Amino acid sequence: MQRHLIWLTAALIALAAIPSLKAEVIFTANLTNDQETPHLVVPTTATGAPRPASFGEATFVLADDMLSLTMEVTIFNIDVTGTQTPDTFDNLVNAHIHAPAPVEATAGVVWGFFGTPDNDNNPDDLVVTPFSTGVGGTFFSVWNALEGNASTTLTAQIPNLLAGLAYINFHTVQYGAGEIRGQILQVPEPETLALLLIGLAGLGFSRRKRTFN
Ligand SMILES: [Ca+2]
Ligand SMILES: [Ca+2]
Ligand SMILES: [Ca+2]
Repeated sequence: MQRHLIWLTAALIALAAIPSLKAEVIFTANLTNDQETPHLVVPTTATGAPRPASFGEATFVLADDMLSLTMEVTIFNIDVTGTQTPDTFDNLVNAHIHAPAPVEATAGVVWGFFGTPDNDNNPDDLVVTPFSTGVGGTFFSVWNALEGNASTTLTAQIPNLLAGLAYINFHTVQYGAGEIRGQILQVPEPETLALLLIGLAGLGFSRRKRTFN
């Protein structure tokens, strides 16, 4: 009985500590051709010859004050300068975050950061680093609280982000509606996992106790 109280006390202490430990929220997205809607994205050159499948990976960090979303994306086999390959079909035209839309659905632009619309402007944080060899590059930027397309803002879109209803989309010459897309999904918070482990450990203890007493 006393050990139960110890577990209960430990769990309560962990619960009480959560607000002070509360950190940023992390999201990831894997960008692929087949997440585009409709699924007709087959990259080719302007003459119809095949080109390598394009793809990418993204990480987003929502600051604990919820005033900024930092973004790092790496994309492969999309020409980010227009000079990485002689063919034009793989040239990057625009890149945006869209919402609200679940997987398979589409939605309007809520934050454009490359090409048009350009909503990364208060301040403009975009740093594009093309690969020194190969085709593609990395994109770093920050979606600030008051930035957004058509009068939306990061603040207004946080509920959609937390609900998994936002996606990132890169648009090329060949695929103006989008060549690679990835749904932006929250990574489980370490605090939630820690609490779960404490709960499971407590459950394991109480089961043993019942067995042996
Ligand atoms: Ca090119
Ligand atoms: Ca910005
Ligand atoms: Ca900008």
